[in-house]
Amino acid sequence: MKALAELLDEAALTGHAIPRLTAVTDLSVPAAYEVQRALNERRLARGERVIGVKMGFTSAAKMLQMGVDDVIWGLLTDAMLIESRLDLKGLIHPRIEPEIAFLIERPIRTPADAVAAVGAVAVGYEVLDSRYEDFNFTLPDVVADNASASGFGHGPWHRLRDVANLGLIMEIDGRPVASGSSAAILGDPLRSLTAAARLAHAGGIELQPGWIVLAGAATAAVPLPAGAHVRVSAAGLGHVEVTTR
Ligand code: OOG
Ligand code: MG
Repeated sequence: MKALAELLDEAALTGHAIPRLTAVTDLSVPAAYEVQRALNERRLARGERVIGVKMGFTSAAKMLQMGVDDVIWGLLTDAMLIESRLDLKGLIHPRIEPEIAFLIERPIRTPADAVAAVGAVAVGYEVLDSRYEDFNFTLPDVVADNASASGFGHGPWHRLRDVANLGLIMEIDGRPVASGSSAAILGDPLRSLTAAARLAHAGGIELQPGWIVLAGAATAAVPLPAGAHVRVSAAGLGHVEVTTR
């Protein structure tokens, strides 16, 4: 597990893609989560701090785009939080996608408490950067790779409200590149939050007050070029922007 985690970590640190792990070794999904854990331990050993979790493949659009058929999760660290500018140098083949973000405010004792523990919601975006050649992977590969996590940002927090059917739009340089409804996320992004609490709990992690949960993209991700201005908005939640170079 440690050797596979090191391969993935080196790929991320040097910006060089590697072949899929499943092309060279048998890797089950549970074993892949062990690799993910070892990979994230390397980040923590470098001084990064966990600030949340991300859900993946919670919409049909994403499952279809990437050819996988199950919900996954990964960890978010403080080093991944993007303010308003992102230098793409060192990334392999970044993509961006719209997200709904939840802010946990109260402790979660059981996964069933997850919704009651949320204090706020925001529109967000996620920058993905698969460490695999051609952004090509199977489910265990992407689990091991911390669900392609690279960076994320969010707009202003709003008190939690009904977010089951919000229109989402992502524009690059003023041109719409993706649009959809938050309903595409398991019918209601709050279901993704409950799933996050369940998966984290099963993995021995408890979602903490102050942590952010990304519910997963409602649309396919799009390539993120340098020199771009990206704006993601959600009806009632305002917008968030990022400029790349
Ligand atoms: C994996 C990450 C999926 C989402 O929102 O569905 C994800 C990938 O597509 O590379 O973050
Ligand atoms: Mg995502």
